[in-house]
Amino acid sequence: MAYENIIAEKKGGVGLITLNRPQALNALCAALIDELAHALDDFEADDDIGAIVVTGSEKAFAAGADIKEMKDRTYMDVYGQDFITKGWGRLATTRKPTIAAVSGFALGGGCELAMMCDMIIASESAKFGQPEITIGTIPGSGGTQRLTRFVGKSLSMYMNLTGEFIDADTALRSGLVAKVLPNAEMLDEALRIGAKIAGMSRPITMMCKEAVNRAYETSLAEGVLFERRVFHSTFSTEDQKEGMNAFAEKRKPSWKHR
Ligand code: CO8
Repeated sequence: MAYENIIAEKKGGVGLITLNRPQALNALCAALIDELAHALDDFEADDDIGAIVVTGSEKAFAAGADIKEMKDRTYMDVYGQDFITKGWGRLATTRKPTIAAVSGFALGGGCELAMMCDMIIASESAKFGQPEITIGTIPGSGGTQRLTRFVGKSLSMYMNLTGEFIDADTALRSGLVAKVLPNAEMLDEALRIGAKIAGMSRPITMMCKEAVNRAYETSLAEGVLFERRVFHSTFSTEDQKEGMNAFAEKRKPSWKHR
């Protein structure tokens, strides 16, 4: 599929998706979301790919859903077509690990998209916000839910109720992002982390991701039980044997990905 709103390329074992609508600060129009979902399907199916990085431009990761495209829609349009659910959630359902590499604006649906990734790496210029309130609506793809779980009630309420943005430093302190780097180094670092993850056993990284994500869906006791059962199941893989034998034999593991 030829893409018009994104660029999808392989960087070794990492699939890199660059949101590419510079004229609209990467506003997330329906065509872009379709292309993103398609590229994610391709990378998920590609055995060479072990991690996926999603990035934007230096000025904007994404300035939100495309306001001009959605402004005249009626309730029956958006409810009837289940607008938002289709395509939008694809990033949140990937089984391979995902990294959002954020420079500039990550606003509204852009912030929500970044939060669907497994971690966010930000540059010093990054600005995160849920400004939907300023255009007469509310977040529709996790901005009131994921953000609250990640940064807590007070900061989430502040961002959602005022629409004001937070800078990279605040995002780091609040736990929204994993790392902040100078603009020129940010994407390389995200790709380095992606390559490191891609260099691990594929099934084990997927199990690990599943276990961390369970923490957001269940009680502590259930989550710890889930983790223990998945831990037990790693012992059924060849890669657990290879990883532990390699340690004992003081050599690097050679993963079989099974
Ligand atoms: N939608 C459409 N076009 C946009 C968007 C957007 N979200 N953001 C920027 N653009 C366009 C501008 O209209 C402008 O186009 P043009 O040159 O044709 O006038 C171009 O991008 C450049 O933007 P600005 O001139 O405004 O650039 P500035 O540097 O002056 O300002 C800002 C940058 C502060 C980011 C500003 O553009 C802005 O406030 N943008 C809107 C931010 C916003 O409100 N985002 C939330 C949108 S609603 C949402 O995301 C709901 C998500 C729900 C889940 C998914 C539903 C599908």
